[in-house]
Amino acid sequence: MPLKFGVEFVPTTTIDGLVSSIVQAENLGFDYVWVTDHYTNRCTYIALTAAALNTKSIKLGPGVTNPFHVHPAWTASAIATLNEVSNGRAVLGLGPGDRSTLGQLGISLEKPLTAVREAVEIIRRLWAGETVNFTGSVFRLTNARLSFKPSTPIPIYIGAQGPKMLELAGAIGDGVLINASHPKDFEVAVKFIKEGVAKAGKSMDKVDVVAYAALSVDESASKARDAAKTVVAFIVAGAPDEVLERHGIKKEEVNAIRNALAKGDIPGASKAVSDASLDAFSISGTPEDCVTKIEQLVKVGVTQFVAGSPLGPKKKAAMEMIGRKIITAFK
Ligand code: F42
Repeated sequence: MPLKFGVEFVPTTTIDGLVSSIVQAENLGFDYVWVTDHYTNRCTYIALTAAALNTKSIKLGPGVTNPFHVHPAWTASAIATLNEVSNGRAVLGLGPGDRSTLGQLGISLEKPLTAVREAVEIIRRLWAGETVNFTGSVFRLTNARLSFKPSTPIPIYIGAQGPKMLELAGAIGDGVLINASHPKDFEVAVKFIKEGVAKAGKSMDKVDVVAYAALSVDESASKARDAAKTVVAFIVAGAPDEVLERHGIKKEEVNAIRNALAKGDIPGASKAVSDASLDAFSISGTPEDCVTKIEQLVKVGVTQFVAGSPLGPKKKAAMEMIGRKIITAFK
């Protein structure tokens, strides 16, 4: 099975601009588009609907929504509607949610693992046409039912980084979206996914292992790597110690980046990013460099590669390069 390709879009531009990027992605041979979900940006579902109406073959879905700001029954209805509008192309990406943006709304991520597990069960039962009575630790539904049913099965992908969430994703997900770029991180993630798969009595070929990676591509390797520094600075600042140690990132660098970001000094934080951090937390370089690094991910079990921000110093040109020089290398 050839590697599948997806692209992540953050809806910070107008819906028109976003749709034209998604149409470009479809024309370039991407298989999936994942639209991120944070209340701060344009509404994911309006973006996805507009994209569905303007495309024919690309699969599309939120990457990822969460059960804390959107009730699972509402998500079930929204994604089933997207599936109808797109003639069976909807996919659902669901994760526990981003602690900082949810925190701004007074929502704390209580029992994130349980919330995701219960949400997936509720959504699948509603899609199956059941009248759902459910008493969980997070959700409670009484005689809940959709008035329509998806006409094709909709895969559920779980956004996961932590060991338990990865294991849960292996057990109950059709796929798992992992925010990482380096083979070492996928080796660790795949181990947990396999534990979940084994406990559920499934086989690994039933789970799409997705690298949701920070990609930056340009004909000039140095321009590509420079363009990745800001994204990498934020990743380093938020990375757990265990992950930083796994990649040998020095404490001084981490402190310099965190101090600069705390002062709002993004150029200062980017300047502090080392080559080691760029290699650990992004795939950045010429198209050929990127192909080599993506091949290493395939070797450790990745089955879909999602090109995530920043894509490159020039986004449109970077998309062309991914389509014509990277995707083609794997087909
Ligand atoms: N978040 C968003 O809000 N919007 C996005 O668009 C988005 C995109 C995205 C794409 C890919 C991806 O991998 C993640 C993405 N995220 C996005 C982030 C995502 O929502 C999560 O914040 C992120 O994946 C981190 O989740 P995590 O897998 O590390 O899970 C956290 C919550 C965690 O703590 N996990 C623990 C673990 O080991 O996996 C489990 C904790 C646990 O066991 N909790 C118990 C329970 O029941 O939930 C309760 C424990 C207790 O004592 O309370």
